[in-house]
Amino acid sequence: MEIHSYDFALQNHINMLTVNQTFRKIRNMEIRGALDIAIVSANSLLGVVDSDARDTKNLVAKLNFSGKRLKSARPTAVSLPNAVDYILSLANKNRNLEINEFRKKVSSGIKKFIEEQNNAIERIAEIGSRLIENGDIILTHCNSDTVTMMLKHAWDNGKRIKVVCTETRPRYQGYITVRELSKHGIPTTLIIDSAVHYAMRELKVDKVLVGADAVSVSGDLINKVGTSQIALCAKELDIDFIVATESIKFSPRSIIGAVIEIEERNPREVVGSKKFRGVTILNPGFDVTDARYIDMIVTEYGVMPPQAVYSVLKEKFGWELVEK
Ligand code: RUB
Repeated sequence: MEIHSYDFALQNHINMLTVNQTFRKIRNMEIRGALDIAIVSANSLLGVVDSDARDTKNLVAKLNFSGKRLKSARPTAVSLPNAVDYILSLANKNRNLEINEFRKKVSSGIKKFIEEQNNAIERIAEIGSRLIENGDIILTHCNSDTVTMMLKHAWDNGKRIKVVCTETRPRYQGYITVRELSKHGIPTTLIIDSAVHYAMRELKVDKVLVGADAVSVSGDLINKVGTSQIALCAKELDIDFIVATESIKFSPRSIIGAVIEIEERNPREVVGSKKFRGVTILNPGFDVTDARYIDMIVTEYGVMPPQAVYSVLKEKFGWELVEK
């Protein structure tokens, strides 16, 4: 069965946005989701590689400046700094090349990186869909391209699944998920976030499947706020909790003790223009799900337990730890 190409989701965005346009679109969440922001950022750096510059040194400086700006667009999804740092390490490694040679080398490195990410999500869809059984009722949270692609792939392979989606307050990314899945023909139920425990029991959910913004060396998951409560409910009801993530979301810097920042978002997302005198409004964008609540992580390398994250990090991100 042919897997739907991931590219379609990005085509509108990817056609040569400048670094500043990319920065703004990520900031205002017109482009969102951990994988998309990494790919679109990498693509905008292609434009920098092709821009006017006095010499290679000047171009490397421009890339470093642009990379820093892109990384500051949103703080939590580790795929963003990982993508940018990979490209900057490639640029720094080739800084002694003559400018046209440099452009050729770095452009092809960036294109290869983007292609690898496209392949990774397709591979995860293929591997992960084998974990899904005919008749499964699957609960998901927020909107993850990796998760929706896996669900659609399972459906296309004849698995008659049903999906339960949370609204995902306050930004309602769950609406994107239900629209996309039901358009694909998958029976989909929308619930309010606080109905998760009830729905798991009443609808007899078989599996929880979520994406990732970051995964730390200890196998802890950072994903849309609310994920950790869902994991607790799944544990209590003995339901498998599965994470679908490209390895680009693993945090190399967590090996050296760096803590992943949880984005604190505007209180207006919660209360609009209503005023609550003397009340503090807390609006974290993400939360941390302890590794002990995670049954499986599906990556492009295969299905692994959270304890295996360390080995993948050591293998994959040697450059990152050397560079910094
Ligand atoms: C999105 C979110 C998604 C992950 C994975 O949060 O938490 O679950 O980013 O998505 P936001 P993907 O809407 O705040 O960006 O699998 O598409 O990378």
